[in-house]
Amino acid sequence: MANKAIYPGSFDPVTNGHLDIIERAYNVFDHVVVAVLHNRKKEPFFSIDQRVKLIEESVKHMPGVEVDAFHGLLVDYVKEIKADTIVRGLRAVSDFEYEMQAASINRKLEPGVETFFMMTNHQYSYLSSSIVKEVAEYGADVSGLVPAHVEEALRKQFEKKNR
Ligand code: COD
Repeated sequence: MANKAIYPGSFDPVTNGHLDIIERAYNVFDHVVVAVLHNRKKEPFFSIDQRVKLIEESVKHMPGVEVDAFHGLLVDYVKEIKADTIVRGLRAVSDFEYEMQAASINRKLEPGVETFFMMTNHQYSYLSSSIVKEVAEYGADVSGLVPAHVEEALRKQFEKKNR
């Protein structure tokens, strides 16, 4: 059985939906690497260092979970860290098309790498980083959608951007 999985994403920022997938993947795999994409062509809301730190703070109770940043092709990073499985979360049918394309291209590029899909927990099925940012921007309550330290980071980041 596979024992080192990578859970890649933008995590801008990490939400309780992401954390639910990380906790469940941690029950299946011995070692989970949460890999944050550092996309040099896109301006994220939170910097790569901020996104990594927010996840680290959220997973500190799970000793087999590591957080890292990567750039370039996902499969190259998967090979570099000697992982064998990519974990992805599925919310709605709308996720399926992109996920199928991504899993297919990743398998074509690196046939030994499997993609493992986990269905969202129904209470987080509507949750995305974009929705959280949109709600937080108007000062509405995002508790229950993200951990408290992410809520605080969102508040500070909007303050900084609106200065
Ligand atoms: N419930 C369950 N799962 C969820 C939830 C939720 N509420 N919210 C998000 N998820 C899942 C997503 O479906 C996804 O599987 C994962 O969590 C991360 O989500 P995001 O939105 O933070 O990250 P994405 O989907 O933008 O990440 C895309 C990658 C960075 C993985 C992708 O672009 C990539 O691999 N880029 C590198 C270049 C590459 O190799 N490209 C070829 C393959 S596409």
